Amino acid sequence: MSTIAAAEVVVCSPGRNFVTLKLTTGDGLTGLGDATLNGRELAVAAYLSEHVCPLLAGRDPARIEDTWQLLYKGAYWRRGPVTMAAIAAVDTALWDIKAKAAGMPLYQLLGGRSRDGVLAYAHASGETIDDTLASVERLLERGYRAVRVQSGVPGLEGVYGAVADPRAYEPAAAGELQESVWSTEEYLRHVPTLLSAVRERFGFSVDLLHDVHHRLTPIEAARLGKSVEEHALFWLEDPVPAERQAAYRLIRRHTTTPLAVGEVFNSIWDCEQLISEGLIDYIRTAVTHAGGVSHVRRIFALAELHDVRTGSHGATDLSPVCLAAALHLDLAVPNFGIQEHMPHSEQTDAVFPHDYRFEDGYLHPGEGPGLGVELDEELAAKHPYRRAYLPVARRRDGTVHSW
Ligand code: KDG
Ligand code: MG
Repeated sequence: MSTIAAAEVVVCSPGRNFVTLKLTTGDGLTGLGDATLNGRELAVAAYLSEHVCPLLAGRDPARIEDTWQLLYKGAYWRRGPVTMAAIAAVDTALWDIKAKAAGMPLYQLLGGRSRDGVLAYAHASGETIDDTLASVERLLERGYRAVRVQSGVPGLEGVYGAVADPRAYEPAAAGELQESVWSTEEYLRHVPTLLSAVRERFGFSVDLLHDVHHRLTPIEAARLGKSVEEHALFWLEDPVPAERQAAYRLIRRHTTTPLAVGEVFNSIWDCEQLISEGLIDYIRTAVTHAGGVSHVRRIFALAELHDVRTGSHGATDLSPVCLAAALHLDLAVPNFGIQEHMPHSEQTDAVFPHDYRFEDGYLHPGEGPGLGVELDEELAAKHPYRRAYLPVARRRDGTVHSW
């Protein structure tokens, strides 16, 4: 294989912003990596084009591990979302190239398939409980066997993730920063009612998940976990701010509700304690935000030692390149749990034509060589970047509340 001849950063906004790295070898093989950091996209684009791309030309694309070590250890300034998203994009693009050179789908290079398909969960939501029930029903009709349920909280407007049409929901809005009002007490009163309504209507044959979006203190999270035990959640996600690893000891002491964490983690060091002490049940690190296929594979291997299963983040702010990479890992690792699936818009799918598909509750990465995703650069150029922000929540007295 010849050396890396070009490294280009493509920023586009087909309905939402994406940052994509494209590497091309001297003999014309291309590899893609996703470097999208929702709401902070251009910081990663600059890190890549100013600091990383100049190091790549002339390097051997086959040396994936050595390139990872060079960009991580060699930078001196380690970890952090910007650095790790940039490293992730290079790493993912190199795996794409290696698998294309081998003429195999990436999962074959990761050890081959450990299962027939990748169990996926989708998002049900609504402004009211009834709307959410209707949303669950639509997803079950489309074949999903696992559903994340969120709904508006009476008295609170604009609760994050609780939208009338989950298919049109994007976790960042273009333009000005949006703010909404938050009340932990009202939320804690509401969630058991929501879950009880879902179980009453659909029974226990559907796997149910719920995302707290990092909004609680440890004791509040313990209380919530305990109060929903009878509803047998598949998981309760991100109950407290992500930097609080030791807080999970307290939550664990009080509840047997399974816990999932990790979508904002950037490295194995962010979850080492959570995993090795058995404080969580699912690790949700994403290929894009936790250093690429190489590093996420390492995190998943550590998790396997401690009976922690995988549940990769798959919101729409992770591009189809990231979702494809996650699916190859999902198919291969022994400790796969579930994959989040928030389908991209038609506009996004047109810019990133891909092989993966959803069928009967399961995702499949496809059998083409590499990741199985391409980038239509001409179409991408028609969708220029638009500044966007994730919303902010304030308590009733105006204090900024945690994500
Ligand atoms: O960029 C932030 C979103 O990806 C995130 O808020 C979505 O929590 C999320 C999820 O579980 O998909
Ligand atoms: Mg989440």
